[in-house]
Amino acid sequence: MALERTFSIIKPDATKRNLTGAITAKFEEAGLRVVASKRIHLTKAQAGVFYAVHKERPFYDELCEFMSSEPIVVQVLEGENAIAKNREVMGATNPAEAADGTIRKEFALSIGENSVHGSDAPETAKEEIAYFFSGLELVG
Ligand code: DAT
Ligand code: MG
Repeated sequence: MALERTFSIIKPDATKRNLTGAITAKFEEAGLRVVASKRIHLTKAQAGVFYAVHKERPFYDELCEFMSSEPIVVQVLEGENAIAKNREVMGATNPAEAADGTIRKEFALSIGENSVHGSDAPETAKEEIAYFFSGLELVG
């Protein structure tokens, strides 16, 4: 299979606890290469656009509040089967259900403050990368 790219966020609960390096190490250990990375602080409106797919869900406001509460680190990860591999390394959305050794099992605080985001499909990966990065910032 050809190299694939996926979009990742190290969320506010993790940047606040200085876990950027530990989480990035998990990606690299899994064979994913960081081809773009930057630390940013979203406005609530920007977080709302990013998570628009969830706007009818009861947790949407809380989610946007949380995602704009502290800086985040946005990254593009590249590797064989990168989308699925990243989801595997992340673990289940709810840390109580996440497998041993996954990022969410080790670091997440709750289902809401769950340390990482990862794209769920090729189309969303493409859209999410384009929301945060220009082509010139992707260095494979
Ligand atoms: P994932 O981040 O695993 O792709 P998702 O796309 O279903 O999960 O939800 C996006 C984020 O919304 C998730 O990482 C945390 C938050 N969230 C999801 N379900 C929630 C719930 N039941 N209560 C609070 N926050 C929730
Ligand atoms: Mg999702």
